[in-house]
Amino acid sequence: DIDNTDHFLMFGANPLASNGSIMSVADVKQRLKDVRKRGKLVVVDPRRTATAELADAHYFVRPGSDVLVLLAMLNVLFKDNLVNTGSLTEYLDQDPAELAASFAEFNPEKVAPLTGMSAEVIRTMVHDFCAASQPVMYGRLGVSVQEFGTLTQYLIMLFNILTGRLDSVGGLMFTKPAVDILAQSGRGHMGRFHSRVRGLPEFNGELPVATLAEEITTPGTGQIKGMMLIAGNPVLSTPNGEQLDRAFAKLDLLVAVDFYINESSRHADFILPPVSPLEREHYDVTFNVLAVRNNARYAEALFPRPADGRHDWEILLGLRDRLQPAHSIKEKLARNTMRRMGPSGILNVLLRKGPYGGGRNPFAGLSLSKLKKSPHGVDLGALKPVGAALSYHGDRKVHLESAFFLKDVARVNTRFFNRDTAGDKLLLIGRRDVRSNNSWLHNSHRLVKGKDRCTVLINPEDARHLNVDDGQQLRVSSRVGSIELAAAISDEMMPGVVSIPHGWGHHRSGTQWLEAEAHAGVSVNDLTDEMHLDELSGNAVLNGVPVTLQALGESA
Ligand SMILES: Nc1nc2c(c(=O)[nH]1)N[C@H]1C(S)=C(S)[C@@H](COP(=O)(O)OP(=O)(O)OC[C@H]3O[C@@H](n4cnc5c(=O)[nH]c(N)nc54)[C@H](O)[C@@H]3O)O[C@H]1N2
Ligand SMILES: Nc1nc2c(c(=O)[nH]1)N[C@H]1C(S)=C(S)[C@@H](COP(=O)(O)OP(=O)(O)OC[C@H]3O[C@@H](n4cnc5c(=O)[nH]c(N)nc54)[C@H](O)[C@@H]3O)O[C@H]1N2
Ligand SMILES: [Mo]
Repeated sequence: DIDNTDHFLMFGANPLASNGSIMSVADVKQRLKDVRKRGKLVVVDPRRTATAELADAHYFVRPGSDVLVLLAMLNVLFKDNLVNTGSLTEYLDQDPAELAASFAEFNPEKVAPLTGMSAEVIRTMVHDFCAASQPVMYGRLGVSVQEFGTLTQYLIMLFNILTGRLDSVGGLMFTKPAVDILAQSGRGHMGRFHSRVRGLPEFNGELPVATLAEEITTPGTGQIKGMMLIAGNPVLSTPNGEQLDRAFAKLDLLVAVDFYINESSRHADFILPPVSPLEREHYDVTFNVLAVRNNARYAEALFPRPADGRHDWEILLGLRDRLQPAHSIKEKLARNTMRRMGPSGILNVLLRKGPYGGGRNPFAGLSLSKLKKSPHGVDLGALKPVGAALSYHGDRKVHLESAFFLKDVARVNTRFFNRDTAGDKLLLIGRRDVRSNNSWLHNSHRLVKGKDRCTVLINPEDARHLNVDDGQQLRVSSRVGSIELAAAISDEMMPGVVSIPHGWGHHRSGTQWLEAEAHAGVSVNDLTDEMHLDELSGNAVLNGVPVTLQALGESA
């Protein structure tokens, strides 16, 4: 609830570049400035990002060690008697005091040396948070795709719950979207089945992409021989992309639904191109669920589509009719109705059935025609607490779920306290920037012109150690591969940490995007390791990859 919080404690997010993640927010810069007028913005990040520059305080943290910081913060919360679940208390399934023992051994003094943060800062973060009237703790990609990502996200949630900040004004709040896809999906699940080769757990029916290449290349029943790629470029976006690149070449069939021939779809037997985003209507069913304010907006297509242009939904329905023909008259009718209604017809039904719709009264409430009359959107008000609707569990309680998540604390102990950590390695993290979006905006001249952005950011101290100058070519190597790119020396990096953006590496043959090929860059995911996982979820570590650097040639 960015518009009401007076203390925004942010881990591993850079909304000034990303425009917010799981927090759809317009003009985030002004809104963060407003947070500062009410109170404080505090950022924890191994890089002093644009967001960190804006903050009241920024602390460097060693990549992947946030879990220790969080465990220590919870330790302080219990030790200093700051647990206060407020109006959430009635919704909790257990007495929070029962969890205290899990954090007993993680006092700030013990963990601080491993995190790059001081014990004093960790304590102050907790006390400042609890002294604020409407604080919130938020953690995004930097703390998700790392070695303890799942546990870290859980601890962030737990911290918000134990301070009464879940579902509370200024805290971590839920939307009441005009089209509520979540209400229709119910509880998620995990580990109902496991991947064939490595036994990684599914989450909501999806397997970690770290296992994809081996599922294609390992023979046996269940081997993946055909694939459809819909709006994705996994050769550049997933760990050890180069291996996946080789695996894609071995598929019997690859079909891509994409308007570009990108690094992945270049392997496709068939590419089915949809119309461009400006040739179709738009209503956001996904990101409105995550918005900082309830709102609804419908946009007409800006340009008519060409006569032979197909929408994504038409391509998919067409494929379904051919691959899974309707078996009954009833199903045929249902499919025809869906096709006739199209997305806007379905949207109208969902809007009218939704929380702002008029239900059976055709003249009341929100509808597509009302949205069409307000091209700038309809404001549906600030976020409000949802109370018992918080929980999808049968008992309508928030389960503190200590068993599943907290068992991973054993792994924290092994990882940090019972093993020599690779001290000589630098740790690699990613970065996003405003003029890029993952892999696919690099074919627009306006978005790639100017200074090369696919560089490795390195702290001056580390640069001195390695004897490299600004602009000099470096070879960066990990267990799985190596890439060469120019160094950009900056004290915005924490010592011992380097940063490379993802989504570049447009030099592979057979793609057809001229501008992107002229600004190819290299792919950081040729360094990320499909075997280095957050074991709880099976997802690969994209932030905190151990790498070595070697200076090449003459300095610039
Ligand atoms: N312009 C632009 N906008 C985007 C995107 C884009 O590519 N370009 N991508 C979109 C997508 S797909 C997403 S998911 C969202 C993501 O949006 P965000 O979650 O805001 O992601 P990032 O901008 O990558 O910020 C992650 C931050 O985590 C820091 N970090 C790295 N490792 C660690 C660590 O171990 N600990 C801590 N505490 N911090 C760490 C990084 O330095 C970085 O500043 O953005 C979306 N918006
Ligand atoms: N090292 C590292 N790797 C990362 C990340 C990181 O922070 N660090 N971030 C990860 C994250 S959060 C994400 S979400 C992934 C993203 O990874 P991907 O989803 O694989 O990558 P994109 O580049 O977003 O690919 C989008 C593709 O969709 C196509 N496309 C765009 N619009 C449409 C459309 O309307 N219809 C169709 N059919 N196609 C369309 C584009 O042409 C492009 O080819 O990358 C992940 N990879
Ligand atoms: Mo993402």
